Amino acid sequence: LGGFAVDLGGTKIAAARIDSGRVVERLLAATDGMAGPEAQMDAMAGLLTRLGHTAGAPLGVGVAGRIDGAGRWCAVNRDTLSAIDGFALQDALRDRLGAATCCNDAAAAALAEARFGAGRDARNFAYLTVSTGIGGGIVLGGRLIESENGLAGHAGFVTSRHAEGPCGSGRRDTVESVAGGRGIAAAAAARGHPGQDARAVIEAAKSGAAWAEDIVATSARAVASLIGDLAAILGLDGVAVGGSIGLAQGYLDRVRASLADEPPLFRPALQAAALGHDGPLLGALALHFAKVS
Ligand code: BMX
Repeated sequence: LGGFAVDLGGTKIAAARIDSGRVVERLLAATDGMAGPEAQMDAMAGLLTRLGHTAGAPLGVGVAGRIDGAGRWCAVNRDTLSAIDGFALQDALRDRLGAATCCNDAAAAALAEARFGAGRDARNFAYLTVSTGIGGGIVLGGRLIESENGLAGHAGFVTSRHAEGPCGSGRRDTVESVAGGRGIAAAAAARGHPGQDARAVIEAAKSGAAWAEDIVATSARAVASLIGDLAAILGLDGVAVGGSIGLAQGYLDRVRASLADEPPLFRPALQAAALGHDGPLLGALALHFAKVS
């Protein structure tokens, strides 16, 4: 596996050069959540140019938001990427950067974990990213589940008994609204700690602040019950959790502790994403090769 990849999330854009299945060079930039699609393309292309990408080199692009069968890009949570609403990303990438394939960021990571990482021994596998949002990807018998509207796998938009309030998807009481980075920051503000992002809340929890511990524990509980729900629907035998919050020290232990309350049947083997933050990048490039070959 060799070429280039981009992972555009709600908070960060990562671009990487990949050689022999490994990320050998990586650049990061902040995501502008208000920027329109052309500006997002400029940000991605700028990082790729600095990595030595030239038009036509193999390129996989994973983005937050859904990619439909025609390669159009739409935010599901409009609070995260407010100006992304049906942009023809696949065509634009081809025109500007040559050989390229786009997909959802969590779907890419799910595929990479299933093939090369924490899901290698699972037959019915789900990957969840706990990050700005809660993303997901499902791989059954080695096959990534995709839908024409690009929504398949968006597990963060399932409703949760731990949630209470609106979500940028237009639904209410979603897992994402209580467990994702935006939800964590909103909960902190509601408790009198405005301006604290998820990273700051996790730090505060680590140093013993009860309000912060409560918010992070609620996030982990919502993710654990989502895993139980997915196990019921898909008969999962493996789950991996990634993302900047999912991989933060102590988070997975909290999920595991909550999952222990589930009956064994609803408690698939739980692991941290083995590929860490490389998963979405490696998966996007793997999907590119799968689609062009
Ligand atoms: C949201 C949704 C997903 C995405 C997931 C993780 C948007 C903009 N995003 O559920 O498409 O996969 O967040 O994204 O609708 P991240 O921004 O946390 O990396």
